[in-house]
Amino acid sequence: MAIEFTKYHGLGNDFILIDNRSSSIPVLTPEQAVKLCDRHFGIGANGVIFSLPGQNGTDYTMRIFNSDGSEPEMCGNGIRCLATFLADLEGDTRNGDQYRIHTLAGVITLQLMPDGQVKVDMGLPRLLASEIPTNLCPANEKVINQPLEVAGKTWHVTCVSMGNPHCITFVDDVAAIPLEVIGSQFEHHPAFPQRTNTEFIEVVRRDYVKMRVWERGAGITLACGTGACASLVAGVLTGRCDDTATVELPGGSLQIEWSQEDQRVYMTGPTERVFTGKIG
Ligand code: ZDP
Repeated sequence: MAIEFTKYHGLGNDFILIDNRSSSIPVLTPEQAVKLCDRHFGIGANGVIFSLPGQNGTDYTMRIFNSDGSEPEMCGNGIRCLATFLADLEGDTRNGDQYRIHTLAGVITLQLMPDGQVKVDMGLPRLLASEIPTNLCPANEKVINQPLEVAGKTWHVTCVSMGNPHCITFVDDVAAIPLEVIGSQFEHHPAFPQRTNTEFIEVVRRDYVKMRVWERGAGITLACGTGACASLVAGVLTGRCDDTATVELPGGSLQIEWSQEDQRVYMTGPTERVFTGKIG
């Protein structure tokens, strides 16, 4: 069965989008996801995203598979790509510029902006050790500036969940971090029973930070939306950042706000459609 797909990216974080609003396509096996994401034997991408029918009053459902075949709860750059994908699919039949999407991390609301960017209500950050999850602290405590041994060095980390787990550490020079060497050691550290995404943050100003990321199930990527949100929250919790900042990533910048009014995190950024094709 030939399956049509469209390739999108958000700041170089790239995804294979498959329209399954009719639920006619069987969900991928992890092996199939790995093959599709392989940059030599497949299409090449950081992940595969399906649009599916909505649930409980939402417009649609999103399912995402990392390039290692694992299924994360949420993805920031990916859900922005999904918004543009749905808008492209619906064309003139689209009503309004908002989508409510069902994900494993809860209902996420997307806004298509007049300048082509997508603004996402990423919801409330989850801060308790049991919510990350991590065993770095007692379950009902927050993990802020806690010591963590990795690669023979003590790092001070802050943990935040945006539906998916993030471990953030602040460094003087983000470019100097040997990410390819230490990234997977953080990902698979026994402190994180469901593994973790890891962000290295250099604070340039209170409203401007540089970020590099090692993603759970994908390794080094050019950008991570949930990671940028988690890092801004960690910056506020540790007194390093204002509640609104630009997060500069290798693939480009995101605007992140942790609203002190409703305590929700808002992410705004671009997407780009690259090409379409057929699998099989
Ligand atoms: O939590 C995870 O396993 C992530 N690798 C999911 C993908 C996150 C993403 N890069 C993002 O932008 O949040 C898509």
